[in-house]
Amino acid sequence: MSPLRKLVVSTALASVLMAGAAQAANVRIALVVKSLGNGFFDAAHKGADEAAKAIGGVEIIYTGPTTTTAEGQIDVINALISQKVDAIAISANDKDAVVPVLKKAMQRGIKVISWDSAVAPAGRMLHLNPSSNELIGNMCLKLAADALPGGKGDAAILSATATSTNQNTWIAEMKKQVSKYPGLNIVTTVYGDDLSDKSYRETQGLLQTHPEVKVIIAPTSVGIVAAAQAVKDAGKIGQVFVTGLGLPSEMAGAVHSGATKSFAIWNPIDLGYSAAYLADDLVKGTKAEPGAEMPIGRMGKLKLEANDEGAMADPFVYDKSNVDEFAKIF
Ligand code: RAM
Repeated sequence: MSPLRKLVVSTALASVLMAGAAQAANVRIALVVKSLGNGFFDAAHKGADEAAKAIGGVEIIYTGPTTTTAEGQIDVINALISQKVDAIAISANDKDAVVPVLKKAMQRGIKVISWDSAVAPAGRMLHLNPSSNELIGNMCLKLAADALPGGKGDAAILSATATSTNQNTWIAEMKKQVSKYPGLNIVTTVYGDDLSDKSYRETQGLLQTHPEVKVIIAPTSVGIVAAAQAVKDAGKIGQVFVTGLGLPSEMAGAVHSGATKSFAIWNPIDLGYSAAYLADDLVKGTKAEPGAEMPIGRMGKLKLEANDEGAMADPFVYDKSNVDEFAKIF
């Protein structure tokens, strides 16, 4: 064989071997979401895949039920236990209902974390909050007050499911802090279950039964889009405002129509990235305990507080001035 040909062959062989090594994932992390088809979780999936690539030898199994139920998640988790995944990182539809099956997973050596929407401490090793709950609650109130002339008016909350840990925590924070906004009055809470059509119908119902409501706070990326659409379709732009938590890519239309003046969210890509990193930390032997500083790659470190919970960055506000720019990212 000529020296040149020999070089070509051995280079080809080396690249085959390298590709094989890159593909052979020895850590499998399941990212279990509240439901499939939600843009927020799709963005988190992107981040988790990015983390897997950065760490190397990690595969992300992106999964979840088709609707936002605990039963659906329990089925998914049982299947993951049979597949013997190394870790489960879940955003829970119900903090308690998934505990027994997650305990079973942990007994079999699977590392379990929750992120976004928490599992009760007995069913997971750590929980990753996107931001401080207190801050998110206050942010929603501030955005609602900012939307109202003089900061005065009645507000209604359009939530996800009635058992969602994250939304319930943020709603409790809103109720706790609403006295800081004397013009704001929360009159009712309805649930759209993170389904577009149900959220739309619930908003229509709200507009009819509570004509005094001037601002709808939807702390869910699915609900906020549906609520803005319902307000627009009812011809109520300028009379009723919609705010809360949403994705710039899904909310740009609502901002331009005037149904929404501003809304907030943290970076869902970074959240999914960090969740995958934390799950891998546990697989590699880092111990989750209060005070621990868990490495999360390009995001730095996550400090665990009481109950093995940690929080990431502050939410960011979007309006006419920046929504189109961020719509390209998530
Ligand atoms: C929905 C989900 C998710 C929440 C976001 C803001 O996508 O309910 O859990 O964090 O909204």
